[in-house]
Amino acid sequence: MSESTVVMVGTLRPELVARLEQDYGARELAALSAGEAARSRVAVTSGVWGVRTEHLDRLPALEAVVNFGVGYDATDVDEAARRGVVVSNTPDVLTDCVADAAVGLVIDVMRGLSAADRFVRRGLWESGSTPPLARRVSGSRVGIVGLGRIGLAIARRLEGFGTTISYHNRRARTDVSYAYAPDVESLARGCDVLVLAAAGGDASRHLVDATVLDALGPRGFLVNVARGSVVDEAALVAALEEGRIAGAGLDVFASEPHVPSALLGRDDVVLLPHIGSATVETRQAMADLVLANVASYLDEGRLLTPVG
Ligand code: 8YV
Repeated sequence: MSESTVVMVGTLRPELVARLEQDYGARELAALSAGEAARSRVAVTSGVWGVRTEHLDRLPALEAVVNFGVGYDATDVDEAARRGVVVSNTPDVLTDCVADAAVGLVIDVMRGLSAADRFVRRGLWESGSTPPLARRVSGSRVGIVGLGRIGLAIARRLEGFGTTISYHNRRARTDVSYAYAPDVESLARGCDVLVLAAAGGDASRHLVDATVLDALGPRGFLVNVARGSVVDEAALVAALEEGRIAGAGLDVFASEPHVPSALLGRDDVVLLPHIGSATVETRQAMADLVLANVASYLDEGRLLTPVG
């Protein structure tokens, strides 16, 4: 195996980098000469970075992209397919943790937990103030956009809170009894909290726009554990500032790690730095699956968890 068979594109977890360096002599694309890059057969990247057309141009012998993350919208998959490059992701192993984080955001933003924590730390409780009343999670109406593996895991968890679940998907599912909404606007109109769990990419770009936010209304909350691109972020900021929705719990943003400054001082938003899958257990499982995909491709010529 030549030294540059495996190339790393973007920042990866240090433990994963160490294993790729040790097992395959992998190096960062930015550190490779044109000749070295031209010999690379497998690229390992993350859902945040991706292998884009400009990377593919530097990697003419590339055969496979192995993505750390279930979402692979940062990789130009159509262009990769045109060049015969196969792509894998890390499904299933992160479903539970992302769903747990989504439920955490639902509870936090509706009950105002993070805001109440700040209230205590600022000494407001001790000085005799009372925090504003929050909203009831149990028994609320939840609308889920994207009822795939993660969306379904969120729904199952929230069933335990006696909520009423409805959803929108590209296609209605025949294996669930939740009410199907034919579009996101009608879903938003009929729920108290709209939870986004759809895949990112062109098909879902700005699916949640001003019209959807107005359908959600001044008593409605938005929770996003999908991709920032699914929401028109400027429209979301405006809706919050004008009180046209009640609040938002966000793990993802349009241009990470940038968070709109207008959100930073607000108590009706919960802001997380894209940590949906960020537990020791899940990140280890994701790294293991990445390594298993690389090994399987190099040993047997096939990816274990190809996309599409
Ligand atoms: C990761 C994610 O944070 O799996 C995904 O699609 O967004 C997250 O689990 C990301 O891929 C890490 O780079």
